[in-house]
Amino acid sequence: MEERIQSLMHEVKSYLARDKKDLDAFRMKYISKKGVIGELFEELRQVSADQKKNVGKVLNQLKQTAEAKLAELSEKVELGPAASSLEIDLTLPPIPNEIGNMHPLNLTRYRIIEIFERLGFNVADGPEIEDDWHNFSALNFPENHPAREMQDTFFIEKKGNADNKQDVVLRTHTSNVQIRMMENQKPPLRAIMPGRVYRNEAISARAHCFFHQVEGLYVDKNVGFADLKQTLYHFAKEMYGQDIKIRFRPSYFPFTEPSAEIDVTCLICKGKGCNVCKYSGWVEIAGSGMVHPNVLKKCNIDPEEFTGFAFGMGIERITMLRYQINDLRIFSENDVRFLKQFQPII
Ligand code: 2NL
Repeated sequence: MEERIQSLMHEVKSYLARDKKDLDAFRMKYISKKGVIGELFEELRQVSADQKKNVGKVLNQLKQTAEAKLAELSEKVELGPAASSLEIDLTLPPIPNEIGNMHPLNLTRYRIIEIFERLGFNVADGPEIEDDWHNFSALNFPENHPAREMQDTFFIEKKGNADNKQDVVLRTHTSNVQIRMMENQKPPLRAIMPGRVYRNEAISARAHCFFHQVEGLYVDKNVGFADLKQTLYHFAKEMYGQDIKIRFRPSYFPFTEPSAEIDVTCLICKGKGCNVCKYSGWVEIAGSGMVHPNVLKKCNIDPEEFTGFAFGMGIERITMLRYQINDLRIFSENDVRFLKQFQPII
């Protein structure tokens, strides 16, 4: 009999009641006169005198436990789900927020996209493994241009044909996406092309064998150099602040004519001169120019009818200026002590 009482004790203690029905079931089973505890009290009469005292004691304990449990369960059921919140320990330390943050290069990329999207530019993407045509030939690179050579380009396949047409390379710029867009769509075209590019350069604080670029293209009737200038001026002010000054220096690219490099006043020394701007007060942020008529022709766009401008900038470079980082190798080292410092500012 004692064993039965112990097992009932266990049952009573672990009883769960979700609603009034469970509560009534508990009452019927254990508390009511015809319940199991009542029956045990009946049986107690037949227990021999020497055991009666002991068994009576544990049976009384069971009765008390069941009554206390009933009171506890009624309170919980009456209070409803709010009761469970009473069991939350508010003094426990919070569960740490394990959500990571964006890589600084992506923060910059999204900021650039945001600025150009508001000017009506789409965002386009294309392959990183590219044929010679889309990476070089369509961009008016001469056959013997040094960029095609082994020291600058990673070749996937080099067949050695005179016209290089069979070559497959890791793209050296995202211009391949512009070429594909001009081949497949009719002007007006207005898009930026962010992406990873590859060059066979010795790794240093300023250069890596892969980096990230955003190039831009705008082709329509009557697009002129003034449009190029004002677009990039607007970009520089949005990116670096309204007080920034911008200057255009004549330059050369095979795919643009005329071409210009774009400098902004040094963000570190505000133009006074420091080691970042090599004491000139200016830092280069992008290359640009009017799309060469040969490039338009190669993409079946009539240069008599349409003109366009294009530009390209390195995301690493802009990020270094933005956060005052002096070595671009740190971007690809995956050091969380560096990466976790960048909270979104977009
Ligand atoms: C730089 C210079 C530039 C372009 C990229 C371009 C693309 C096509 C046609 C004409 Cl399809 N131009 N892209 C133009 C000028 C400069 O990048 O220093 N990039 C980091």
